[in-house]
Amino acid sequence: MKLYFSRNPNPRLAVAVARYLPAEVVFEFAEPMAPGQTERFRSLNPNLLLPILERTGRSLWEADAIACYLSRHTGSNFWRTDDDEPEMIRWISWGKENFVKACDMVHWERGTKLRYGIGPCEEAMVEEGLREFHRAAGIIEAELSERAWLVGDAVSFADFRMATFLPYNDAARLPIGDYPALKRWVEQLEEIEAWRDPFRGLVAPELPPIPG
Ligand SMILES: N[C@@H](CCC(=O)N[C@@H](CS)C(=O)NCC(=O)O)C(=O)O
Repeated sequence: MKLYFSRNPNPRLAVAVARYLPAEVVFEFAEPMAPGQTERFRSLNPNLLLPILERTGRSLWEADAIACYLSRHTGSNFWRTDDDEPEMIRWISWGKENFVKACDMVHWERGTKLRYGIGPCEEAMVEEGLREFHRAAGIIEAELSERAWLVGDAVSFADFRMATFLPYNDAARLPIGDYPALKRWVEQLEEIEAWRDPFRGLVAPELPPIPG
């Protein structure tokens, strides 16, 4: 199995899952949108996005689907398959529409757009993202004040997914410190080597720096 990745947030999430489990995959840096690459990658993922998991004759895209597949493949409960599964899916689903989306909005403006020269940071979008961040962070803060992890008493894919953009907070500057339980949870995640340093030993260019 081959996992195509880049150092951006969703591929990072998939690499972290693969290494955490651990799953036996070959990691390959890819640039599906680069000139000369699109033909090859369109058949693997018509969105031309990463991550992509290539298996014999099949390809799977979307980080959540890849995490589900790899977790099943390794017989892990990281993607919960017991009575906690609905709760885990609740956090994945809510997160993508709320907390993760808010982090993404701010990171897009302050990070990705500037890194790739897509356009200037739009302050109105940052403000909106930060408003959503505070609303969603309040909900997570209440949950994490009661327990160590989002689901049960052990880390699950819900934690990794919820935190997708937080390793990029040098660029996004989200006020995580305003939320003590959230901050503690981020620190717990950082104790997991596969999360803290998923690209260790992999050949992949660094992300372009943010100018200024
Ligand atoms: N919903 C998709 C989003 C995938 C996505 O947006 N990938 C971005 C990175 S976060 C991408 O491929 N960007 C081009 C690149 O990294 O080369 C998922 O969860 O996998």
